[in-house]
Parts: sequence; C-alpha cells; structure tokens
Amino acid sequence: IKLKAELESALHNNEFKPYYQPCVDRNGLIMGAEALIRWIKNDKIIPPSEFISQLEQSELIIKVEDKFIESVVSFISQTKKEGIPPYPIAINLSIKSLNSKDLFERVILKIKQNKIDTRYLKFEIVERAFLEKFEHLNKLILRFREKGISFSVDDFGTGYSSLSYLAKLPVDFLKIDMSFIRALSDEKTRNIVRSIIFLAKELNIQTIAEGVETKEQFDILKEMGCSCFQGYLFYRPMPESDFKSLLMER
Ligand code: G
Ligand code: G
Ligand code: MN
Ligand code: NA
Repeated sequence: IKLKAELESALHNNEFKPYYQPCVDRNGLIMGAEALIRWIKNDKIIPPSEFISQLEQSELIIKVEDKFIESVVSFISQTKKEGIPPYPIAINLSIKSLNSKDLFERVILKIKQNKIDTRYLKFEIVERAFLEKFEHLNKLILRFREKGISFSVDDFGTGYSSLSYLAKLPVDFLKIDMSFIRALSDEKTRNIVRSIIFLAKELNIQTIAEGVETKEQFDILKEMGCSCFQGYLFYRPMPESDFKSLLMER
C-alpha cells in the first residue's frame, strides 16, 4: 500500500509520466495512440495497477490526471512545433475526474494555452462510469464533442451494461476489452465480438480491439470488420522520446 504522502510527493516531483501505445488501422498503419500513466520512481517503472486505485480513493487522482492532461497536451503542441505529423492521443479519465467540477473548463484552457487542435485529444471512459451519473456524463461529453473532442468507452464488455445500453452512449469509439480478444479461439466469444462490432457499426461507433497479440487474432478481427487495433503485436506502450522518434520516422 502506497501512502498518500508518498503519492503526493510523486505528484509534486513530476514522477508521473505518460507512456504512449500506438493503435493501428487494418493495414497496420499508426492512426493514434493511448497515453498510459507510469510512475517513474528512482528509474523504476511502476505500472498504474499499483497506484491508480489508491489515487482514486482520494481527490488526488483529479490533480494527477489534471497534470497528466497537461503533459499530453504539451507533447501534442511540441510535436506540432517540430513539424512531426500529429495523431490523436487518448487519455483515460477516472470517474472522480469526470465528476470534478471544472473539468471541461480546465481542459479547454489547456488546449487554448498550448494552441493545439481539439481533434488531437480524445478521452477514454470505463463503461462503469455511465452507470453512476449518466445524465451528468451525457451532458459533459456532448459539450466536449461540440468542441471536437471525441470519446471512447474503455474495457467494453466487462461492465454491467447491456448491448442495448450502447445506443444511449454519446461516444465515437468502443474499445473491446482484452479478455474477449484473448478468448477469440472460443466460438461463443467470437460470436459475441462479431455482434459487438456489428451493433457498433449500426450505431456509427468505431471499434478498437485491445490487447491484440497474435496475427490470428488480427485476422479474425479484421474479417469481423473491426477498424482499429492496439496490442503487443504492433506496439508496446513506450516512453515519450521513443514515441516521438517513431513518429519522426514517418
Ligand atoms: O498501462 P497499463 O496496461 O498497465 O494500464 C492499466 C490500467 O490503468 C488500464 O486499465 C488503464 O486504462 C489504466 N490507466 C492508465 N493510465 C491511466 C490514467 O491516467 N488514469 C486512469 N484513471 N487510468 C489509467
Ligand atoms: O484498460 P486500458 O485499455 O486503458 O489499458 C490498457 C492496458 O493494457 C495497458 O496497461 C497496456 O499496457 C496493456 N496492454 C496493451 N496491449 C496489450 C497486449 O497486447 N497484451 C497485454 N497483455 N496487455 C496489453
Ligand atoms: Mn484505456
Ligand atoms: Na481497456
């Protein structure tokens, strides 16, 4: 268990850093990336599974995510200045941040200060968040979308919501949880995934498959009509400098 004081000092010492995991299209070409938080502590890389839930128990998560958004927005602005081709970057938002009072204003201010195009910022929300405060979230997402910022439902299929619930979500992308991709060799799972992709298409929502690790998984998903792919088969999450080099090669 990490002490709150330790997490606070990590925040003040700028020890939370974004790693970037590109996602690709059907041809394997980069079409964007997800920013994933890491705690860099004395050259050790601590994964979010070891600290996010502790952060979420207090309001500290709001400050950490606020600073994280700042880092990502400033990275986008930096690449633009250096003439590196821009790609949309998706940031995960906790339920606490989504419910924090001035999230919209804070994000828009950062975008203005860094002079970036809103098209290059996306947010990911876990399915579960919609169950808690649907009306609030619905309004919030619509405000962001009016500004050109798009949203994904993360870990889709692991929450409690049914497929019919999807029709009510004002989102642009749906990320199919890794657990389904892992089980694609099972016929029932394949049918579920096919239905998710079909229904999303009917609703004009793009699908992103998470945790794609094998060529077989990639082929099955492509055949089903999935449009974006993320996973170790293509790229692992990488530090900002590596991500920048990767984009510069292109
Ligand atoms: O990067 P990794 O696969 O270890 O991420 C583990 C989990 O942590 C994922 O569910 C991911 O969505 C979550 N995560 C990564 N960065 C953030 C963040 O900045 N905020 C929140 N709330 N979750 C994050
Ligand atoms: O829940 P969320 O989708 O935000 O988090 C993605 C998590 O999955 C990150 O922690 C990332 O490191 C991890 N991840 C990404 N691609 C793969 C993969 O192909 N295999 C596995 N096992 N984990 C992955
Ligand atoms: Mn995510
Ligand atoms: Na996920």
